[in-house]
Amino acid sequence: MAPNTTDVNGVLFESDAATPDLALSRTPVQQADSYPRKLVWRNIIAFTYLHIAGLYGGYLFLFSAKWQTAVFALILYIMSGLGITAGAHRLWAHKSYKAKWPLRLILVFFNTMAFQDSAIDWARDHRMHHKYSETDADPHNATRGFFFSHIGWLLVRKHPQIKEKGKGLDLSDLYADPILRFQKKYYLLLMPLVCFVLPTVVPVWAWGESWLNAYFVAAMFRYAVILNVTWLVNSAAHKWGDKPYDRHIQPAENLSVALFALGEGFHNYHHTFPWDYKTAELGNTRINLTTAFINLFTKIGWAYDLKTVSDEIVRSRVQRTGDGSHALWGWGDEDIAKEDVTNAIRINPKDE
Ligand code: ST9
Ligand code: ZN
Ligand code: ZN
Repeated sequence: MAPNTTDVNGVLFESDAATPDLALSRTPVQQADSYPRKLVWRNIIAFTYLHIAGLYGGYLFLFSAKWQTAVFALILYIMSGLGITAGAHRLWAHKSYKAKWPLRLILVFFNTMAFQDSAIDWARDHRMHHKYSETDADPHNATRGFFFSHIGWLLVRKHPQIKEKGKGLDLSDLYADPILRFQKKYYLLLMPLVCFVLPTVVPVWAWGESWLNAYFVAAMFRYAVILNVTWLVNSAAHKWGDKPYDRHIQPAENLSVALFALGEGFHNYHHTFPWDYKTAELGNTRINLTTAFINLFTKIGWAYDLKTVSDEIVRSRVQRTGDGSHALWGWGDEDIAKEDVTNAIRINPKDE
């Protein structure tokens, strides 16, 4: 798929990288302010309820729930988080690695628990986000402000450009997967069971938790937190942070987001090299749990064909388009021996 540089704003897959200066030739369209917002009251009411319930759940998490329920909520947070990061994002939206069916089944289960709509729909919007970043065809166009890119985009009808330009997306790989088709077809049945019923029933049944604590902590609090952490990648990581790889784009390196988002948040790198399964330059699995998870499944062969980017390509891009903040190559000091600094900077030089 050869990108049309007059229309497309960002790379999506490895094959798009043949146009390395795409970032420099982008032509953002900014008509959003003149586009009338059509509020979706169903969503406004649902998200208001969710946030009130989530806050109450946070209170119960701290002061009332059994410790088993708190641990359970944390485990569900990680499981549903991986359903987004390792599943919807790195596997399905970006095809940055391949997964055998048992792993895809696990990921689709985790993904359904995260309730961010079916993985096919999530990947469709996310491909638009990369291809048309910060334009009206980007579902959470960050040029419309922090609130819009965080949650506002889910409270209004989509901009016509999203539907118009979205017709050109190739989603055949997603529809070819029977597991993804099954999830989409039965989503309204599966999602409530896995995201709300299961997290509520297990603590009551397994360790005698109250229904109140189980529902508000393991279901509502956990769901509200994970949604907001995910949305922070669209809002905060498109606003604050260094741009060591490409200073011409809005996505930035945001460590605080990455810590909560299981390794997503190194967003300047990710928008520059979206096909890298690590979504970050360094394979530091201590703060990139998703990378550790994929690496683990590589060991048993369920994850394979992992795509990444060579040091040479990263370095040349840093020197050409970075903002000078890259710890190793940012200031272009040729006297520093690459190996010495690489070993000093990389917490785990072998890329786990
Ligand atoms: C949620 C998603 O929260 C969050 C995603 C965040 C993404 C983050 C990415 C960051 C990187 C990854 C980091 C992960 C970190 C995770 C950390 C974890 C610890 N292309 O949508 P509709 C067409 S979901 C092509 O209804 P409206 C299509 O024909 C929360 N065509 O538009 C479609 O029909 P169909 C829970 C497109 O009516 C038709 O338009 N979910 C495209 O304007 C209608 O589509 C909710 O709250 C496209 N991209 O409504 C539901 N899009 O689908 C929220 C649309 O049949 N959504 N078309 O093919 C909605 O209610 C609605 O979508 C709406 C817009 C009201 C927002
Ligand atoms: Zn982004
Ligand atoms: Zn992405």
